[in-house]
Amino acid sequence: GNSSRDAESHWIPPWASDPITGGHHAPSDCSPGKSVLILVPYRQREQHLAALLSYLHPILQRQQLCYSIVVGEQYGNATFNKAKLMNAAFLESVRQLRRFDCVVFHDVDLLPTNPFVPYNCPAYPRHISVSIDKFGYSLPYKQLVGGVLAMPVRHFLKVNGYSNLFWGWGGEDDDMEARIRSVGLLVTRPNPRLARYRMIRHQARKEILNEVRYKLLYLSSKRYRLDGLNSLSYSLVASESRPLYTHFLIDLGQPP
Ligand code: NGS
Repeated sequence: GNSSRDAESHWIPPWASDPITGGHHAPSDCSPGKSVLILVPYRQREQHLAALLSYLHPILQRQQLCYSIVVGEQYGNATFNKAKLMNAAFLESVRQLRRFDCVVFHDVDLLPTNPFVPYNCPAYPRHISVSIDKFGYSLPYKQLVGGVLAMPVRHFLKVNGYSNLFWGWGGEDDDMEARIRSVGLLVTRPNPRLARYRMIRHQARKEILNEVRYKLLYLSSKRYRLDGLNSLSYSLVASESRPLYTHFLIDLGQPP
């Protein structure tokens, strides 16, 4: 059954001295305009998630951030759609939790290894995961915004969120980069010495490649107004406040 798994996800590790139920943490000097939503798109990566949480909470608390960690899990067995999942989990977070000023989209398999990696939002969108061991600690290409991306919420709304059309692996982050450029914003990056990450090794998994991603990317700058937060449909299957994060289980439907 699921009982051992449930027990595991409700286990509170010894380093979590303060209760951080729902993944919420608010230091006493939590100033307005500075609240951060850390959003992790997720499916079937239990050990990755446990590792990520054990890295993130201490770092975020040490930085005295006012934050919530939300895990958006795609329900069912349909092809993964990470971008649509992030849109839906974002909307549920602002509906159910509170007002956020900054959203950080965070891959589940990227562990920050320097406690000074900045998890707040500066004036512009900031691609945070610039130094990953897998890429020899350098950017694979200049336009990359995948991995860990921080955006002021007003900018995420301005680009109409992510596309909902990227079913399967690849391209949804490049589409976001095109959106950011289309509305005249710039992507900034932190000092690469601070923004170091270890990518957790995946067991040989068969991810379904998005075969139409280049076709979609060709029209990103034209499509973004009509495809995103304003065209999103999903159904929330379950939501739960767990000891280290808020969990949203979301049905995104099927690819066309
Ligand atoms: C590009 C993908 C991105 C992806 C990046 C790094 O080729 O979505 O590789 O991937 N773009 C397209 O497929 C169009 S990684 O090596 O981290 O798995 O984020």
